[in-house]
Amino acid sequence: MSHAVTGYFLDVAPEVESALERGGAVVALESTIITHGMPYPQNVATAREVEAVVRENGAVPATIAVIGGRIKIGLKDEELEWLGTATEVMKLSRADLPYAVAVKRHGATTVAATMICAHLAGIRVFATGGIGGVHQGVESTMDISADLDELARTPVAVVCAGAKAILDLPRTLEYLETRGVPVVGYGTDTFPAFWSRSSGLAVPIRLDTPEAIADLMRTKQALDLTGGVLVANPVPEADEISASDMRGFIDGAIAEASRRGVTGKAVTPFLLSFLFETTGGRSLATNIALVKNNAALAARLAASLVRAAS
Ligand code: PSU
Ligand code: MN
Repeated sequence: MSHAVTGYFLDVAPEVESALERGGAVVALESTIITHGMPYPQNVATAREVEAVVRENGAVPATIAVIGGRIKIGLKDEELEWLGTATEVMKLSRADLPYAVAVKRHGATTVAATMICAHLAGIRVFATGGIGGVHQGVESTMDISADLDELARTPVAVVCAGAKAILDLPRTLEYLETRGVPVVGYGTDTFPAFWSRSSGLAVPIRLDTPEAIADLMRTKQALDLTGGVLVANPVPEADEISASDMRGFIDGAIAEASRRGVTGKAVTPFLLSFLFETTGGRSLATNIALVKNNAALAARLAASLVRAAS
């Protein structure tokens, strides 16, 4: 997209714009985690802390959301606070983004939509908690997150703690392979399961430094291969909830969602908030810790990418 057209839809925060212009490190952050992933006030506090972690690790944070139809690349502090309490905020994936912009709605961007907006702004690295994936029961629901196809088409590296263990993780990995997405375990041989360090499933690629991941990204681009890279970074040991501890809570949450007839976009937010209640807040504490851990790695990766370019 030309600069003129991009400028027509995007409001890039001055700090982000100047970092991009001088070839500095920038990390995109999503906003669905704020509006649909965590309760207030922890959502706003976490969003601020995550931005601080990005800075401490040498990059400029750019939290992305749609406000009144404008695609914001970098939010003001009062916009973050407003987003954390607002009720009329859509959950925007690829399919919803043009509508929200056209009719001037407010929307929080999922992994898929954040990747699209980051790419429009020229940002190459993005930190989140856990990506969406193939849902359990996909045989009947066909519920596969648009995050996976976005990873196949948009050249942004997404640093996550794996996919949420509420999903069908073996099928999520199969789908990513089918769509040609490199999945990197950062310092691990197994794919992380969000709240737990390991799903027990082998991760296709293991890399141990941000520099090695930056090198993979550059090589992929040089080979003219489209799409992003998924970097799976296990939650720190001190903050994890073991897979066996999580299993019962997750099964209970999925059963409750089906009892209540929760479908579509509402599934992931429902499961996250139900788990927050049933784990007595433990799932949220782990979620906060893993997002900060991902923000630190994403900032180091972004810094490594710009170093190598100069
Ligand atoms: N990571 C978190 N919490 C979240 C999400 C990610 O720690 O709430 C959001 C992301 O925005 C992701 C979305 O794109 O969940 C997946 O939604 P769905 O399964 O409907 O595609
Ligand atoms: Mn879905």
